[in-house]
Amino acid sequence: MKIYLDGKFVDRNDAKVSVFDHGLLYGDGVFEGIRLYGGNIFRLEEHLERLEYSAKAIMLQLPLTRAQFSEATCETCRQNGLTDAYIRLVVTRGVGDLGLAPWSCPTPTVFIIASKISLYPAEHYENGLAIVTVPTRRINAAALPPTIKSLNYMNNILGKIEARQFGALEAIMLNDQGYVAECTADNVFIVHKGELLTPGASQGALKGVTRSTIFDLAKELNVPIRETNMTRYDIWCADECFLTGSGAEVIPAVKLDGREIGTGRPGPITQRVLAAFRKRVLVEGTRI
Ligand code: PXG
Repeated sequence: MKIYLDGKFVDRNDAKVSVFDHGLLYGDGVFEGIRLYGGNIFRLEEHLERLEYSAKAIMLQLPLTRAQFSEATCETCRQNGLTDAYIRLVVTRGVGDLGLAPWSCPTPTVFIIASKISLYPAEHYENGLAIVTVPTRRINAAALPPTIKSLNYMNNILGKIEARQFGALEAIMLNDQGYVAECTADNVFIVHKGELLTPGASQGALKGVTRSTIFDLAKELNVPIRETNMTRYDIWCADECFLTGSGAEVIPAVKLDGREIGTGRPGPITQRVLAAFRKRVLVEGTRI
């Protein structure tokens, strides 16, 4: 495996960053999780735009242009002979002093890993996930905007640990107002009376690339779609529910907090969206 690290391609065993890197010391940095399907990188420009916005929000000057990031990402896939992969693009604040001051870090660290991804087991795409609401709340935007895809994932990790304690693979996280924000690593959608609904970024949702693809697919499928405030009750009483993410793609959720959602089986609109998504990723993207 060849890893892109600060402009060079190095072997997996040589892909090392310093213990003084602030990405490690403080989670100070930003990242993207991207997918390669059949030799095309799905919505690479959208991912790179979000990376730029995340970097801007944490006042990190990116060391590469959009075109340079794009080329480095494609070349990482080519170097590894991959046609289908999960790509992790990371920019940290870089090496600095032990104090948290980011201005002690002159040069950001950039690395890109392209590897195989393990999705949820196929049976869950067939039968749907049973998920739970976890006690840990999604972090308040006034403390750290959840729209920033930063290396600080402790909030989500705590949610993920709690989900596992309840025997679930994914969890609903509420915001500090008690409204549904998103899952630990996925956005959430429900279908209610023929309409697709999802929490807005102002409720604590990441502006997911898969999420924005769902808005495009809904138009194509003639299904009305809008952002709205959402409670646990709205999901319990929804006709259908599904989760979206670059890793998970589109996965049905059929149970929340012990309540069956709709019929307790993946619903017809979820299945249409899932099928349309799987078609779309094969025809849209940046050829590597
Ligand atoms: N919310 C959060 C908190 C995320 O981390 C999403 C929503 C979905 O966004 P995208 O742009 O992917 O549609 C994410 C993305 C992993 C993994 O390693 C996690 C994500 C993406 C890819 C892989 O578990 N999270």
